[in-house]
Amino acid sequence: MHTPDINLLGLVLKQWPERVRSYKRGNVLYWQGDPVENLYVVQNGAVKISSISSSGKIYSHGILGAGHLLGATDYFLDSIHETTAEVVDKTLLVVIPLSEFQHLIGRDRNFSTCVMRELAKEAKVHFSKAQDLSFLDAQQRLKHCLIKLAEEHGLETDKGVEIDVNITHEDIAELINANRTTITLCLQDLKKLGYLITEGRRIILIPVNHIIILDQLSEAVVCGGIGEAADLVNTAIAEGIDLVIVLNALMSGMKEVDRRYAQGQNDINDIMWSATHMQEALPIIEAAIKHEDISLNHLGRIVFGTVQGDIHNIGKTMVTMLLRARGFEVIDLGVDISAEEFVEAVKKYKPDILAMSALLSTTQLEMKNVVQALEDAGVRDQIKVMIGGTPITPKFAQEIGADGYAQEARGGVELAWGWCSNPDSWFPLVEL
Ligand code: B12
Repeated sequence: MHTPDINLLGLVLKQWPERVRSYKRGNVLYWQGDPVENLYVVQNGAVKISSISSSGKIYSHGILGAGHLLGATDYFLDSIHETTAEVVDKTLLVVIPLSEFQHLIGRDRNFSTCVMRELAKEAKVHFSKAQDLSFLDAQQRLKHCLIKLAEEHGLETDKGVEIDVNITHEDIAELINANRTTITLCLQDLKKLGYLITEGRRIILIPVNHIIILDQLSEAVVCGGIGEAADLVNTAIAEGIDLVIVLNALMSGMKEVDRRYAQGQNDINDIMWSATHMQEALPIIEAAIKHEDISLNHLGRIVFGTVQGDIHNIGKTMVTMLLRARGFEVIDLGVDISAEEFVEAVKKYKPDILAMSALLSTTQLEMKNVVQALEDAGVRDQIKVMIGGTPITPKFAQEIGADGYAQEARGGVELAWGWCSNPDSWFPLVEL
């Protein structure tokens, strides 16, 4: 059914212009259990609606901004507030005494339509929150919650949409039914993935349509059709999304594939299928990096390969791309590279760094043979050796005599950058 284009805030401001009141952070409009005496419409600012369970757990239903009607559901049910409404930022509210609300609802059709629409919206929000709680993990719930907050309280800035409301990690935890530590960790993860930046307590989200494309991209790696991930990478590039963030989205898809594999929800064929999506998508990013021509002034030369017996290619390709994007010349030897081939390449290309990747706990041992072969050939001291891949630990790197290790692509780039921009510096084997 089409609802007429009327707006509750406009109506109540017209009807009760003298009833606008200003509230400060911490003011409580009503407590859970209070009888309903007034209803409120938010003109601007933010009001937290929460309830406390019999076990004492606080659950936040939302941080509501302009246009929201507060207290109506409670009035229509049994006139007792089932929630507490607390002002979290400087807020202007239209305060409507119950008798006047009852009166107007009986005689103004537009007003009652607006009220019904507000109630329907509220029900929809509860429904989608219930769905989130049932089907999504904490990080996905947090993402949805931040998008909602950005829609409600967003402020456009040149870096993205700032969530312009005075809330704490505790407030967010109450909104998505998680604890504060989880929120801090999930925020760090989303920051690493490039979905947001934080400045002190300020949270700035990338545009919501970018988040949607990136989520679709991760999903396409997990279970998309042929060419879907590649198409989405093209869309992401056309939208101007940072290439590193696009790479991160591909990787988080691959992590999900592995998680499902570890839990027996998919098999090796699914992994191969996802790897195919990655292989289709990665060259597009590589071409875009080349197009940006970032790597003209080489910071240093790196010979890179996956060790003998190991055909895992994707991680190496990603690290290679990021190194190139940062200004390194990378000679990618490919996969299944023997110690002799690494030594030959070092002699031929005279790189600053030799980088090795291994994804199997069996093949990581091959890295030790390579380091030994470099020593035997008398070229070990001419280069830095950097290693990485899921089974690698700092302890292992130290044991085999590598110069550096990083758990993720970005850490590897920082390590290489540190070595080549300041060759005299000594970098300890730390996980960056
Ligand atoms: C995709 C995949 C495959 C694909 C590879 C396709 C391809 N062209 O690359 C296929 C299907 C071929 C495959 C085969 C196998 N796989 Co496999 N595979 C994976 C999977 C799911 C994802 C790997 C991946 O691409 N990740 C995405 C990339 C971006 O991440 P990444 O590789 O970890 O790289 C990141 C970092 O590690 C780091 N990094 C990587 N290298 C380097 C190097 C340096 C210098 C630095 C600084 C950083 C760095 O930076 C990258 C970006 O941040 C992993 C699961 C996992 N958790 O890793 C299993 C996994 C690695 N595979 C595994 C296994 C067992 C196999 C097989 C033996 C399976 C089989 N029964 O045949 C074979 C082995 C084949 C062989 N001889 O190599 C196991 C390894 C277990 C172990 N500890 O030994 C894993 C962990 C799955 C599991 N949970 O059991 N696999």
